[in-house]
Amino acid sequence: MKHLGQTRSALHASHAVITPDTFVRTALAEWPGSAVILHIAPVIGHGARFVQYSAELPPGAAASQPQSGYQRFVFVLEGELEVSGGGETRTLREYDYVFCPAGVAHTLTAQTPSRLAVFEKPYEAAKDMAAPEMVWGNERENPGAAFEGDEGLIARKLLPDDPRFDFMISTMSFAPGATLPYTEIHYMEHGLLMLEGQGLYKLQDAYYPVAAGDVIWMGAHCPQWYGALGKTWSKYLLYKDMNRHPLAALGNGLRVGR
Ligand code: UGY
Ligand code: MN
Repeated sequence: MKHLGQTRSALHASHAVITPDTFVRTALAEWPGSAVILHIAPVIGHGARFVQYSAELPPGAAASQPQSGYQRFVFVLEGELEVSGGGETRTLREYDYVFCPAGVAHTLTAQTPSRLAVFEKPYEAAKDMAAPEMVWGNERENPGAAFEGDEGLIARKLLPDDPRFDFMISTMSFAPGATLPYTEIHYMEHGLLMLEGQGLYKLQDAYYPVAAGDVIWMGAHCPQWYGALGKTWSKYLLYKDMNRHPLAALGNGLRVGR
């Protein structure tokens, strides 16, 4: 029986839920020979200031830095990836990640079939501050901290809490039944990839069932809340812009809305 077009995917002005059955593979010049699924880009809904995509690399496929020198964060979902950059070469495996600052040349080469979650953003320099350097890490080695005092909700920051960075990538892990403590509304945007488990995501006024593999875009000020369901912990990877004044992006011109 065909699904007759039914899907959990939904697109609205302030948010989107994008499920794997609706993914469309394409190509990017920086990723020759690899499939790319562009999930979140500036043209979505009322707009995003970053890009989130998945890259699927066959063995031997290589990628170079973004042509316009954007910052790039790469999280390995599956496979083995050799990364050269900043004078180092390392092999990354599941839940390893690397942050490449704007303009830093690097090469990513798949040793085995690999799947990556990628986030990119133009760097917004802060006055009198040096740009950040490369960051390497593994999500599973990060002990994390209870979120707002709840031991059933663990937040792991994958980048340093440092004003030189203009975004943060973290994971949020929820025990079955754990929830965000309240509906958040904030200026900062999110790109989200469900890594494990399942639950209910409230976005604006709707509740969406979500599970591992799903992508969510939350635009600026989108009301958001999550509750974990099922019998195992759930975990998501989360992009959030940080540390920059909201008016800075407007320059000297005053613009209201989009
Ligand atoms: O910190 C956050 O913005 C985070 N708790 N938001 C979220 O999980 N949707
Ligand atoms: Mn949030």
